[in-house]
Amino acid sequence: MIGPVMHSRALAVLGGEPAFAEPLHVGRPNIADRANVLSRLNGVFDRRWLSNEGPLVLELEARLASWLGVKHCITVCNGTIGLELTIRALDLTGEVIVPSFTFVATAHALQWQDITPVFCDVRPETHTMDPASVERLITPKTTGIIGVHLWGQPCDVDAIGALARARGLRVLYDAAHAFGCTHAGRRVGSYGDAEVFSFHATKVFNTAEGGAITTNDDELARRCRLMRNFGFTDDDRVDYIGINGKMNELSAAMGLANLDDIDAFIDANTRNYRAYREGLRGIPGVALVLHAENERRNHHNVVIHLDPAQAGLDRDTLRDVLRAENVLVRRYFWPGCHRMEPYRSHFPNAGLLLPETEHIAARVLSLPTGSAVSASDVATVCEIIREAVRQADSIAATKRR
Ligand code: T4K
Repeated sequence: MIGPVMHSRALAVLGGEPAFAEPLHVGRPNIADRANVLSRLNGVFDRRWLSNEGPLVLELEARLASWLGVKHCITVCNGTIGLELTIRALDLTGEVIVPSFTFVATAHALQWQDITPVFCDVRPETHTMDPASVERLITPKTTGIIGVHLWGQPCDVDAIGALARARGLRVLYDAAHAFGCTHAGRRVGSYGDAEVFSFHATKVFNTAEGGAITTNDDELARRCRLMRNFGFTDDDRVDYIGINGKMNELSAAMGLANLDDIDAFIDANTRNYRAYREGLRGIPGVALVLHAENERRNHHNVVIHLDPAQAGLDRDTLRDVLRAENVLVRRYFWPGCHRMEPYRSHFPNAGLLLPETEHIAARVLSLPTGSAVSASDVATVCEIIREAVRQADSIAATKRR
């Protein structure tokens, strides 16, 4: 294992030993106090009630609604189904404006229902949707806007809300990354017509698989609840097209235990984010994507932006260097949805309208964090990056000579 002595050894790509004997992952799950999880699971088995609005699902929904400061919380089996359900419950049709720079589930949730995702560009400082770009893309077919609180940075909800009101559009936020994050001091969860969280294993708050729809709209909440359960309004009466989107009791047990420990998870992420900020300081061409200090953030995603001209190496070369050291960084969300199928075929020239997306997607890397990643792991990752940039510089200097 190497640490701050890194400068005295070769990088693994140059023949040295990998810095980490075991892979260091992005997205290693946070696991709550085990006794807490197990006692809740024992209760599930004792009751023999495993799904369909069980007591733990109801308890989790009530606790989440209160924690997030929103009237309704409807848990679902995953965030993607949550998006699909809400899109249908909002009666979205035709075209919906959404950023391309997001996980592909955001776009797929629309296309799955034959609604066209129209890709807007993002702001370079926050990587969230640019309201000016959204406005340019509104057509008579547009019925809604889906903003993504990417990396836990809330969208410009004020500008998007004003635009939607002026143009009669519905607003849904994909809050998959933003559990516990605030805008103007208020937790994400009650902005727009509805918001959708992912509680996937890799998220700061997880239920192994799961998610939730949150809204202050009573009628929308009612529709989402019915649609989550096949559209049943009574034992044998169906009033809507529905799906099976229910969360099960085992996931809810994990969720309740994880909610007990959420502060510790966010603290660990915040410690790692600050350690990265210190450790990466002064490395040419490497900029940590910074978060507002006056708002709460979960720091679930730690993202760097690499400027190849200054760093002397490009993002993919740095990724190869880190992976050779067993640091399994990810290129979230390269190459952007507009360059994935079926969108690439539908909109072959979309990139021309998405200069910031194209620029950012080619330059960012997500670094390992979470409660399974220690401060010393972070220090080592930073040293590898520093050394890679230093060696790129000395190779360039040799070439110049
Ligand atoms: N909207 C946005 C903005 C999203 O980011 C997502 C999901 C969604 C919507 C949809 O929500 P869900 O339907 O998923 O609830 C992962 C996650 O599967 C996905 O939930 C997440 N975003 C996305 C950003 O990341 P992959 O394809 O990168 O997963 P995978 O298997 O490569 O795992 C990621 C890393 O986590 C690896 O380094 C391994 C590690 N890992 C993963 C799991 C599942 C573990 O160490 N343990 C584990 O149990 O998509």
